[in-house]
Amino acid sequence: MSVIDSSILECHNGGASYSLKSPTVLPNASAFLWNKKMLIQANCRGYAIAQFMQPEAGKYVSGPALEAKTFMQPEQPYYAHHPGRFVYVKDNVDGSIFSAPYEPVRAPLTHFEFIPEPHQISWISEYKQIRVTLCLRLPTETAVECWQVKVENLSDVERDISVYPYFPVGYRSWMNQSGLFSVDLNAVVCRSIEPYQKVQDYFKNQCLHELTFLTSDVKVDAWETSQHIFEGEGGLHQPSAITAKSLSNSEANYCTPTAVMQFNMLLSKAETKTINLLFGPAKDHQQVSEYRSSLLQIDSFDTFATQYQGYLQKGQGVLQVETPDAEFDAYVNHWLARQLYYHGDVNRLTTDPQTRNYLQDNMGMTYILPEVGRAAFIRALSQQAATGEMPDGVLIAEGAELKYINQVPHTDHCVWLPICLKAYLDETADYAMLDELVGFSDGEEQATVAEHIIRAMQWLANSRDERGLSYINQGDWCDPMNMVGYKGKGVSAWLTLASAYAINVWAEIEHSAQSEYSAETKVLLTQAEEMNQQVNTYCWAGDRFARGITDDGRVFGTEKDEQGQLFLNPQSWAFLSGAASNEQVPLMLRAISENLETPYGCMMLAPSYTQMVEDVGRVTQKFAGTAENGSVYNHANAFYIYSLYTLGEGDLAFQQLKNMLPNSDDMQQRGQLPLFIPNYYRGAYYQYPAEAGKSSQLFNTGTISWFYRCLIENLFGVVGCKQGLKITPQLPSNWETAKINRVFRGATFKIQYEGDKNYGKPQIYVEGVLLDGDCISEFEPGKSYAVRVKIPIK
Ligand code: CEZ
Repeated sequence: MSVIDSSILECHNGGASYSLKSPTVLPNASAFLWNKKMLIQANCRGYAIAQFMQPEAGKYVSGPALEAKTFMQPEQPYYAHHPGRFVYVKDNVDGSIFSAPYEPVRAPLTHFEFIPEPHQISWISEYKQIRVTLCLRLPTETAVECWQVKVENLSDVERDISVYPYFPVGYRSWMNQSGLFSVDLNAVVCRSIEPYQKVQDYFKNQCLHELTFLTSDVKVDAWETSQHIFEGEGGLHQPSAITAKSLSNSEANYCTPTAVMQFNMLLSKAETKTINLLFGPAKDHQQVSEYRSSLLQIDSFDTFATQYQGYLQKGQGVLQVETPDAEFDAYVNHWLARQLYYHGDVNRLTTDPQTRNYLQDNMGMTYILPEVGRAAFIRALSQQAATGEMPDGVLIAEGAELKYINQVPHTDHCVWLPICLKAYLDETADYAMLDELVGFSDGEEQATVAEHIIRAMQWLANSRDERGLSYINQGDWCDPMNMVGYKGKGVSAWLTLASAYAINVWAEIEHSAQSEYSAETKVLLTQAEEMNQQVNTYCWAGDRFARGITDDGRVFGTEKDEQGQLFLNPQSWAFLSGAASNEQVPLMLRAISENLETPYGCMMLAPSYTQMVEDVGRVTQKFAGTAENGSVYNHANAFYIYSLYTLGEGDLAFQQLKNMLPNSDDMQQRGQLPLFIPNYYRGAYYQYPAEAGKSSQLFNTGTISWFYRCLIENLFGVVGCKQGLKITPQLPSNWETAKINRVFRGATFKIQYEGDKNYGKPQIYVEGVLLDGDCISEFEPGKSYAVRVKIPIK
């Protein structure tokens, strides 16, 4: 595995953008753009996956074969006919052809760059002194891709070339699919009718966008709408339609449609010509026409950049850092808040987010747009049953239904209410929210937010068996752990510990709000202690806590198992809930380090399962080292990091934070750029070492909210409390200095950390005045304060 050096990857403006100079070294390197209506992930070779809301998540492009409708998948495989956005260029003198950005022709380019930036994704491809620059931007409110194609003549002679944007649409419907060219719209318009059999689906499908269109601000010279005519015998490497003088201007009638345009150009020396394109779904031709007039004006493309940067500005978060670790700063300053904002603002583009995801993603929004997080908590609570039980998913759009995994009963959703709400209350001190009246999903009754949380904690406390351990039904945090308790008896050690921690956190909230515990909370606290004790009684196994006990009473997740001998989550949450004693902690940390640690982070279990275990379930059927079956599952690592900070293990915690980010030494093995943290890196480190570390490339993950929370509460220790801003950093011991800008309740704190051997305990100076204690309570919104934090270092 070679080190990625600046000849392959350049980092610009401290990580604000990157330039990847090869389409083959990191073939799956990708970046994503989104807005409220759509999401697109495009890779360096030109392949793309996109979805939009209509109102349910839908696709407007398909592969060459019918695909299962489901959520964004990990490790998306690419193949020659995979959907993408490509531009062929033919030299009409020597007949040579290449395609930008690289696929499908894969010509030996003389220069290549993949340049992801927060507000746009660009590609530069040069071949035989023709440079094609592609740039993708999104408007902020519309599900349409906006592309700009610049074609430049780098040679000293005039060039006679033809340029062919090729935007495959794919096999969309066995009932009805077609493609035609509309001269009025200067657009290729492909139509498909969503297949259905049930009459009620005809009316349900009325909201679907039947059209996928490609239009341009430059009049086309010819077009192609039929995939097979476009390819001919030449295939995608040498499409017959392109080797011909002109595209055939055909219609695609019940055959796989495609969108190809031809622009013939004479480029004089150093001349550049620009083509702006719109590509996306539409309801009808009228909507295409409206998109042309609103999104294809002279200055539209520049406007998209400004508007999108303005949109991202609203999501910039509250933290800018300058530490001794440039790679860490690059991600934190330019990409972390962006990935957080994506989760909180568009909820992973689903209308029924899983309740645990919705609460954790909006925990992250607390640091970006607290009012959005607040509204989400209230919405989730309004869908709680009066018994205190939380649904598997939260419906966030008119007519939304619980789909896919939300139709499978999981027992952990209540846990996340106090845990995520605490971050909001610490950041805002909005304790009045606890008195707000909110309804329930199953009756007219209303109760305060505090009462809702108490009922959720009581539901957790009552959902336990005779041993005092929490039922798992068909899954807890681990979605596919669906056969431990499906007979109604299996229990989860993780959920029992998480319930104890959630109750402790609720008690902390209640005490901060009213300086005492209610009678209900006092009972809950004793039940939390009992939970910790019962897990110790039934699930402690020498140097680890087991994962649970199956319906038939088998304790699993210990050395007695052939596979799945150690699970990370029960250990982390035993640290959080207080179930782990001072004697147990070092034993558990060693077990984790010896069995789960990899250079890419900790595996969530090991050894990975390589065969079905029927009293554990679907998780054991996933390929070893992928997703929940023993990958380096970053969400689980985030919990581990948060728990390490509660143990005061700052150095180990920071190392794990860094392990989440690709660096120049291991980027090629991970196969991604440091633009986002994926939901997992391949695990099974000792079983499938060759694949270990490979990124899932899936940026939907609850990790981000916790990563941000760890930076705020622990690493830099700039966490809110009722009285103000508490300064309790746990910087890595090898950092002598660090600087951050922390925006908090409207004020800005410019904090300088200085390690000092002569200091016994941290000393905090605000505007040069020594602070009594560690909480800054005197400050005003709109003001900026200089803070120096002198930290004792060894
Ligand atoms: O979904 C995630 C869920 O969004 O899996 C996590 C869970 O805590 C998150 O809420 C762990 O199970 O169904 C499946 O097999 C999928 O693996 C989902 O479980 C998984 C998706 O891959 C998204 O990451």
